[in-house]
This record gives sequence, structure tokens and C-alpha cells, in this order.
Amino acid sequence: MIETAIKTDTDTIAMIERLDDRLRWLSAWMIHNANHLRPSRDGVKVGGHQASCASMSTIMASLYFAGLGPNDRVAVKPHAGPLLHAIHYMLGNEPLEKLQNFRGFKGVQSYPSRTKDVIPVDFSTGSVGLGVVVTAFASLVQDYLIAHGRLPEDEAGRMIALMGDAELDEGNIYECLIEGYKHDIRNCWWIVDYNRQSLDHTTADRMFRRFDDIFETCGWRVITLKHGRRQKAAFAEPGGAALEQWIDSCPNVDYAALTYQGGGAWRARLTADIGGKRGVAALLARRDDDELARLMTDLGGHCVASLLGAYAEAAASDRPALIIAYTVKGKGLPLAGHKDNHAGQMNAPQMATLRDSLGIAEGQEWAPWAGLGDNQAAALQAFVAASPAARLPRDRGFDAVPVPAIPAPEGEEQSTQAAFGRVLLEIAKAGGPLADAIVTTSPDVTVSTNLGPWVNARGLFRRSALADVFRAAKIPSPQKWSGDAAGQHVELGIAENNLFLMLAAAGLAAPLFGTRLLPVGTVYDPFIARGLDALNYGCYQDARFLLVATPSGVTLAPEGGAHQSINPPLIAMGQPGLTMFEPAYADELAALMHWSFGHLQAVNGGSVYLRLTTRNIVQPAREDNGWRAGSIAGGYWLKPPGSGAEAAIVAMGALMPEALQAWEELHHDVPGLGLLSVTSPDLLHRGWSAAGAGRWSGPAVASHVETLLAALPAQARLVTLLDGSPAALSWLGGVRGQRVVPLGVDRFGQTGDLPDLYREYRLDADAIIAAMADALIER
Ligand SMILES: Cc1ncc(C[n+]2csc(CCOP(=O)(O)OP(=O)(O)O)c2C)c(N)n1
Ligand SMILES: [Mg+2]
Repeated sequence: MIETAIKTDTDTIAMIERLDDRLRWLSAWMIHNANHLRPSRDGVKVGGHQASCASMSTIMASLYFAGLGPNDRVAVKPHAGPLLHAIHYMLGNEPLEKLQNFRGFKGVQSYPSRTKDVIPVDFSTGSVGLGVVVTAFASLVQDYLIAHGRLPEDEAGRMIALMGDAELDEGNIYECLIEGYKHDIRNCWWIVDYNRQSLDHTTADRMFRRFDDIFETCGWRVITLKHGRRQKAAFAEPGGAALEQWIDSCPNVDYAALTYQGGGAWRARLTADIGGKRGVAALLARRDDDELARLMTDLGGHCVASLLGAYAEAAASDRPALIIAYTVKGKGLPLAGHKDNHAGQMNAPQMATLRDSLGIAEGQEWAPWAGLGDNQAAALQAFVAASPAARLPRDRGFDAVPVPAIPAPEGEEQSTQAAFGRVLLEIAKAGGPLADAIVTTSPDVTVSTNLGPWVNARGLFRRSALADVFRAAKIPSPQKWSGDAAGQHVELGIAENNLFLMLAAAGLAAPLFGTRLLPVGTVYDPFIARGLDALNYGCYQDARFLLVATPSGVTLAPEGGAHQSINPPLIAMGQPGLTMFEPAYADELAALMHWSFGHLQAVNGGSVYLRLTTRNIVQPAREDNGWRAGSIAGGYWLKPPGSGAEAAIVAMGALMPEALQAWEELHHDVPGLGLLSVTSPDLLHRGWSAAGAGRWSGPAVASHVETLLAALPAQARLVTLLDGSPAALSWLGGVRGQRVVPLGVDRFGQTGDLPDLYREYRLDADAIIAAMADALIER
């Protein structure tokens, strides 16, 4: 268990209450400045979420200034980003100019960003639900590293998500709960800013207490903070029990509306509903309207003592904890409770009133300790300097994993998918740092994506040993399925979101935990789409992983349209941070895997996606080594064009045999006909774009695709071919203005064998020949 001493004394509480005010003010002011004071050049609304920040300022002040342990990592609710920046501003970690440039170019990002903000951000957030779940997988990765002796147990931290309550509507939360339970995750806290408001409205009352049930069922402790100190004291007064009962049964939307309307409305409603009950009239009469409004909005999530108590309770065990902190969206602001307050902003007079209420003089709005006397300011500054916020973990240093040469698997006929399995097996057998750094994972398609041999060699990862019952019973199976702390495959259930979030977490092991992991995840190519936002999320925060998606295209013939992938090449081309390859041959695959393990570790590297196939094809007899550099750069001439060539076939992946057959049939009739093997339309396109942009800022450097196509005359024709959306290659015509006839799949697939399907979808040699005739016609 992680040792933590969380201070809960009254001095600490008083300091944090003051800091809560500072955070609420600075976040509101940052947003106000960006929207109303900073000159606008384009009239576009800047935006920002003052109410979402005010809802969470006490939770964050309590956590950062008292609750956090030295190795804890936090994913901050996207719309509370300004609070995180305000904390770092008070710590002196972030310059004022960045705050003044909130949502501006190179200023504070709207939502916390690992890569774009200058302050330490542990996890990026933005797409709701994903930042929450990544913390659960980060705790699994932390356990993996501890179990493998790669992270000392006493350097463990909690992986904490500060989340909005509407995030509980995202399905990926529940996919993760199930997976987390199976893996018995530890040291994970999710703290819910339970303001019962989302973007559009208030949230459903029907879910009241259901979340507790769901999380408890999945092994979590649930700590609910419903009432603050003031409310608890009032409940002890005569009439207090009636008040408590009224609050507990009040519908969310009524509570929100009354909050917005304020003290007078509270008094009228409470008098009407429970005014006749013993003690209530006097309880109300003892408070003026302002004090009554303060009482009614004194929920647990705005009470420092309650929050610190909850953090201490959560820290007493390593079981995952859900802390439901009731809050008021827009607490302390005139926007409080209004159903439309999500993007609502205070106007200038309202900001002035807030400023005055905090004693901040005009012109002192940015001063971190404004509104406090000298002594108080000094004391608060000292408190902050001694708080956990001043010792937040930073990204760690880590060693590179050496990547030895990866020999190509031998065999006259091979599929890239089988070759992938064999390469990994050879790495497993060879052992050493590369094998030890690889962690594999798959959403229930481990065996069918050829990870089986690797798993046989390296085992499943389980914190507590998992016996292979079939093996023990001597039931024959090619697959071993036992697990222990030394295993290197993380078995996931079918939920592609979990795959990508697991890859994101493992792909951040180096900066978060100081040990480079090389995560390899396998998935069915069409089902990448299922986890697309999570894939994008991982790439956005520069997590590094190798995605191996297989099988691809209509080449998976008998499986039919539901399993045949069509658009992933386009998805990959549009995805920053991910480089896609679709090799045709096993030697290319080995070269690309070698390159990938380096690229995953390179300073300006990224993640890699290999799109593979189960089709066995005849492997080429290589005359030289030229293909190697070409395939890593995105393509090479499998059949170099002759001088003055009239045309070339451009092909990718599993359809190379059809391209070769057409080339054989055509090359006598089409003088100089070339065959370009594309391994990465993605790299070729990126290189082309970069070269175009580069010509305006430096000397012209031809991109790889420009160099390749320069082997053809300007008026040469291209027939392009891939088992996927034809648009992935048809753009090649734009590089040098060469006319293109694109072949590919742009209708849903269906069952069949290869001859049938290649004919139906115009991917066979006849189609290529017809397309070539079309390309060569003078129009
Ligand atoms: C996946 C996704 N869908 C939609 C949005 C747009 N959006 C931003 S915040 C939000 C609701 C937030 O409500 P909640 O999580 O309760 O936060 P709070 O009330 O604290 O602002 C929505 C729908 C988003 N950011 N991500
Ligand atoms: Mg909410």
C-alpha cells in the first residue's frame, strides 16, 4: 500500500479554502480575459467553462494542496483545465503570458495537453471518458512494471481521474470497469465532480445510487460526499432532519433551478414543502437569504474537510476508489445551477462583483496572491510551497531499448500475418532487452492474429497466478494459457476501446514510470473503427505503440463483408502520430518491424500501424538490397520502369500477385512498364506534403514519392491497386500530374473465394489490364 499522510487539521482546511477562492477566481479571469478583454482578430468565439471550473475548484485545491502523494498522476477533467494552469501559475511553473493567452496560439490549451502545454500534464484529456479510463490502464501498467521488477513498489503512485459526472454516461467507462475487475487493478481513484449537470441539461435522477451499485459490483470502494460541514451542522439543529430528508429527495433539476434563483427562492420552496414541520421555520429564520443559499449549496464536493477525509479514506487501501463528490456547477458564481451554464460566462459587471467579493483590487486581477494581506499572502505562499503540488512528479528519464537486426522469416510462400507471428516468436526465443521490453495485448483475438507463439513463449501477465487447466488435464492444445507476474501478454476481453487505452497507457510507460515498454496490440482490421477515438487519444498524447491489424480487405474472402476492412488505409492516412504500412512480403515486414521498434523510441517518432493479411503469397527473389530502404520510406520499384515508360502499375499489400501477373501480361505491349510496390501510402503522402511546405522555407528537397515517380515521364499513366479504399493511392496522380486509373474496394464486401471476389471488385489481373487500357487511351 502507498503510504500517505494527508493533513486534515483546521489550519490546512483554512488555507485550502483560501486557495479554492484563488483557483475559482484565476480560472474565471483567465476565461474572461480570453473572451472579453484580449483583442479578437476574427470574431470567432473563444470559449471556456467558468461553471465547470467553479464546480471542481475545491476538489482540486484539496487534492493538489493536501491529498496527493509524491508519485500520484492525475487526469484532469477537460473543462477544468484552467484550474490546473492556475495551480501551476501559483507554483511559479507557468508564466503569466501563457495564462493571458488561454486558447490562443501557443497559449494555455483549452483542455490539458501532455504535448502542447508547458506545465507537466500527466494525461491529456478532451474526449470525455477516455481520460478517465486511461488512469485505470495506467495502474495496470504500473502493476505490470512492479511485477516485472522494473519499478520499485515504493515508487508506486495512484492513478487519479478527476471527472465530470456526465462522463459516467460514456460506454468506455463500463468496458474498462469489467476489464479492471478481471485484472484486479489497484491504486486507482476516480473522483466525480457530481454536479448533476452535463452540457445540455441536468442529469437523470434515476441513476441516483445506481453508480454505487455498478462500481461496487466491480470491486471498487464508493465514497460518497453528499453534504458539507455547514449542512451537516444544520441537520443537527431542530428541523434539520426534515431539511436533510428534503434535500435527499429533491430532484436534480429542481435543486439546480433553486440554486440559480438563490436565497429567496430556497426560502419560499422550503417553507412551502416543509415549513410546517417542527423546527424548520426557526431553522430558516436564523439565516438571511445569502446564508440560506450558502447552506443549500454546501455540498460535500465544496467542503474541504469532507474531501480530505475522503482522500484519507481512499488512501487507507489500495483497492480502486470512486469518490462521488456532490457539487454545484458554477458554485460561487452567478451562473450557479443554471441549466445552460456549461458554456455560459459571466459578464463584466458580474466579474467585477466577484473580484470585489474576494477583495481583489482593480488592476490586480492576475496577481497570484491578490486580495490577501501581506502576512496572509506570505503564509499561503509558504503553505503552497510545502504542499504536494510543489512536488508533483515530472516525466521521468528512461533508457533506450536496443533493437538488434530482425531477420526475415524464411519460406517461399508466406503471409504477412504469419510472418509477424514468426518474427515475434524469434524475438521471444532470442531473449534480451528487446524481448523483455515488448508487452503484447489483444481484445480476444490473440490466437487468430498469430500472437499465439509469442504467448506460448512469454506467458500471460497476471498478478496472481493463473493455471492452464487444459494443459494440466493433458488435453492437447497448441496454445498454452497460463499466467503469472512474469508474463508479457495482457489478455483483454472484446472491447477495442480497452485495447487502445491499454496501448495508450503502456505507450506512456517511459515518461510516466521511467521504463520504456514496447507495446504491441493486435486487432481485426475492420474493428479499428470501434476504438478510433481511443486510438486518436493515444496518438494525441504521443503514446508509443505498435498496432498490428490483421486480416485486411476482401482478401479475407470467406469471412464476408462484416469482417472485411475497406477504409483503414484512409483512417491511417488521416491520423497524426501514427504511421501506417501495408507490406506485401515477409522480408519487408521484418524490416518494418525493426524500423518500428526504433520509431517507437525516437524523439520525433510515433506509433506504427501494420496492416497485414492472411493470404499466402510467393515471396520475391531479391537481387539486391534496394527494396529495404524503399519499403521503409513507403515504396520501391519492384519492376523499375524503362526509360520513356508509358505507364506503371502501383500496388500494395496482398494484391501484389495480381499486379505481378498483370505486369507479366502487359510489359511486352506497354514499353518500359514499371511496377511500384507501395508499403505506406501514408508516409508517401506525408513526405509529399512536407516537401511542398518545405519549399517555402528552405531549399527544395524532393520527397520520396516525387523521386519514385520521377523515374517515369511526366505524361506516363498510373494504374493503382489496393485491397481497400482506392483513394489511398489515387492521389498519386497529383504528384507529377500523371493520369491515374484507381482500383480498389469501395463497396461492402461479401463472401466468396479470391478469384470470385477479385473479379467482382475489379482487383484481378484482367481488371488491371482493362484499367491500363483505359489509362493509355488518348482523350
Ligand atoms: C466524447 C465527447 N463527446 C462530447 C463532448 C462535448 N462535451 C464536453 S463537456 C460535455 C458534458 C460535460 O459534463 P460533465 O462531464 O458533467 O462536466 P461538467 O458538468 O463538470 O462540466 C460534453 C457533452 C466531449 N468533450 N467529448
Ligand atoms: Mg456535470
